[in-house]
Amino acid sequence: MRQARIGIFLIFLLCLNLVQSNFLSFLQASDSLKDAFQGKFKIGTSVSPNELSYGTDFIKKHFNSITPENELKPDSILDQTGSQQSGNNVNPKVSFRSGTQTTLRFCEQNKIPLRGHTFVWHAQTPEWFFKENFQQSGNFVSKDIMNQRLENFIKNTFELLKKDYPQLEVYAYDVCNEVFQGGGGGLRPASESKWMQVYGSDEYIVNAFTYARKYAPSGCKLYINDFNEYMNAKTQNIYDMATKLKQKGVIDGIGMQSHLGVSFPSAQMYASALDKFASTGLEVQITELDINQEGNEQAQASLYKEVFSAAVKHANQIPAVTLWGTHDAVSWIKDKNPLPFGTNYELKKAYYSIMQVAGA
Ligand code: 9MR
Repeated sequence: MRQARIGIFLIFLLCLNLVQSNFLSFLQASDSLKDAFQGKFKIGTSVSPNELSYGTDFIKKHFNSITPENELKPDSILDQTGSQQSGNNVNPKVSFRSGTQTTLRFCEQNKIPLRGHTFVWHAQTPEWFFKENFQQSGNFVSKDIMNQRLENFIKNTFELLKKDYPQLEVYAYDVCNEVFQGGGGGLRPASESKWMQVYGSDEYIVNAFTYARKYAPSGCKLYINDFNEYMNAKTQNIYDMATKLKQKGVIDGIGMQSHLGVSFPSAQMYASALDKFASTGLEVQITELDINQEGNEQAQASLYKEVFSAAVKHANQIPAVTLWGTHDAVSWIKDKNPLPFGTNYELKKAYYSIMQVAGA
């Protein structure tokens, strides 16, 4: 009788151990976002260099794609003095400042693939880039001069990336960002975009992609990226332009920024834009996902779940889903608590709902 009791007790201990180890391995297998979505798509984040002095363990744990939040934008990498000194009015000089270096070095050393963001944008692009002799106060240059500048800007950037970070994998690049009006309805007018001021048509977009195709390293996919991409007029604008560029063989994907709110857009509206973009046959990436919580963490979690579910349905065309920021404290809209990780990196409801999608 006593032996039987000891036997039962030992079996109980064995079961307990099994349950515990399964539970632990379940936790281990599932608590990293990137690991949970392995085989489906990369999980990316935007990063600012500041964070790399304290947040690297967290970043390495959860993310396998990085977009520098500001450090590859034209105003970060275009060098006015260098351009004036040796640019002969057509060859803008590109140089990486310390913040850019910090981020690129981190990606290279930790073998984290990079999404480049961005070449052609109406914002964060210095005025002198469009002006005679690279002078702030000069006249606008001709289309012909601007074509040479655009080509050299793209060429010089890719060359510098290769030279200074030979082991860095640049797997995607936003060639053009936000070229359409906010809610759609056509290209941004000249009053909003110096690109339009110089070109007056979509020629700069076609040319930018053509040059990027010429100089991008192999494996680097070229994207058109925009926000409000789920609003009908904008969806159509992006779809039409992407189709045109696809016919020319110069684009690989459509970037859906995905700055969402719990009250707009609906999950269905978002998913139907994604369906339409996927129907082009191009890749699609979710490039800047965040969701304004609007005081309702549960609703935020639900929308995250729907967005990830929609992405999983198209996983064969989606190489990466990128969150715009690692955690609420560093978000560009931190008062809206838009990310799945809270101010102190705590796991929010949204985190758990995303993980449910991964397990499904
Ligand atoms: O998150 C970026 C923020 O730090 C900058 O101040 C801002 C300047 O324009 O750009 C933010 O990132 C934007 C991205 O480059 C393009 N899509 C919208 C993003 C949020 O504004």
